[in-house]
Amino acid sequence: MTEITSDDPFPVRGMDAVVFAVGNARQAAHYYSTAFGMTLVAYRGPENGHRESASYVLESGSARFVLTSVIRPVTPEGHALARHVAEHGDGVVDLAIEVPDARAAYAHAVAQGARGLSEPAEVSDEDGTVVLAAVATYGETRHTLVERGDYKGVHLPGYVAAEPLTEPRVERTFQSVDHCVGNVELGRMDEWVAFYQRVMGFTNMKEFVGDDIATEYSALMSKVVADGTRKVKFPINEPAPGKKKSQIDEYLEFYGGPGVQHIALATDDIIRTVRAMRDAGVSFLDVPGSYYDTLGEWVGETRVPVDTLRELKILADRDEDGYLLQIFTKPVQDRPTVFFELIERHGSQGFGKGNFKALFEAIEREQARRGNL
Ligand code: TYF
Ligand code: FE
Repeated sequence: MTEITSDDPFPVRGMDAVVFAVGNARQAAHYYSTAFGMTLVAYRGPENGHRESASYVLESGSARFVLTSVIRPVTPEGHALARHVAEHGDGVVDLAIEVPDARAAYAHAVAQGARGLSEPAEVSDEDGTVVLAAVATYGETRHTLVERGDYKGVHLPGYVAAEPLTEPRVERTFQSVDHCVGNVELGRMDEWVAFYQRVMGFTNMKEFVGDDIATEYSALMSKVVADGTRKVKFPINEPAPGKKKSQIDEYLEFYGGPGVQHIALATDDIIRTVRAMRDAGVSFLDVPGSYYDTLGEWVGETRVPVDTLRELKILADRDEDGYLLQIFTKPVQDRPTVFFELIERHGSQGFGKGNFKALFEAIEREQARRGNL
């Protein structure tokens, strides 16, 4: 395979899919269609011979979500998913990564100490063959390694094409997955950073939340690892001990351990995306008006007037490479666990460091409302 260069032991093509285990995938598919403007493209379930679970594949640009539910009482395959939902609530079971060579990626990962969950295996249907393997990461989260080759099917063998559930209501939603964030236990962040360095050859990005910010207001520490092409970016958070209970501790308590905290979705028109999602009933974190009183002074010109950012509660940040606009949903299930970020980048490859104070204060206000601060 020509793209494998000797200096990258673990080449990746990008995120393949974010796989959620949920209590009711049919209804979740409706939510991600109507509220997030995604399009149902594929389905696998009892109607096409898969008797244990139902899976819905939704897309927006290159971002692909798979929503899976168990559809009967305990069975061996159903049991793992049913137990996952019982324990963690709706959550992310798999951050699937597309790789040019799944056998080589798996062999490298396991040789570097990753726990193998599923040996490389070919799966085929009339549209071709893919190779799938899987390794464990933090908590009960996995990385499926997906080698698509020239597979022509709509998702994976076993899935059939599906019609959109609803007329697309949100005209311009998002184009790709920008980053996927994990929460791990106190003191474990550096281990997981080292895991991605060793197992996947990822390197640190410069943005991080260190001791200084942690002790002042964030109650968390964070480092970012990414592949060489910066297509796959995984920030890792751990709680920082402080006066108050960390938002990361709240997550760990309610999720029942480490797991995916947020998925950031890149949009090329955050104004339109946020208006459409707000109209469809999605709740975003509240930002105090005072944030916008001084924003213009330090962030400079952006393509959007500050008044529009203020109206929609969108945050802005600038660094030496450019600026970004971002906003965070509230948790999207009853547990205070998984949420989403929308991000529009103009040069900046950061994560909104200039917003950490305003953002973490907003998260803490929500935490307090839930009685968990
Ligand atoms: O992904 C990031 O690093 C930013 C900032 O609990 C952030 O989105 C970090 C931790 C957190 C919420 C947002
Ligand atoms: Fe983020």
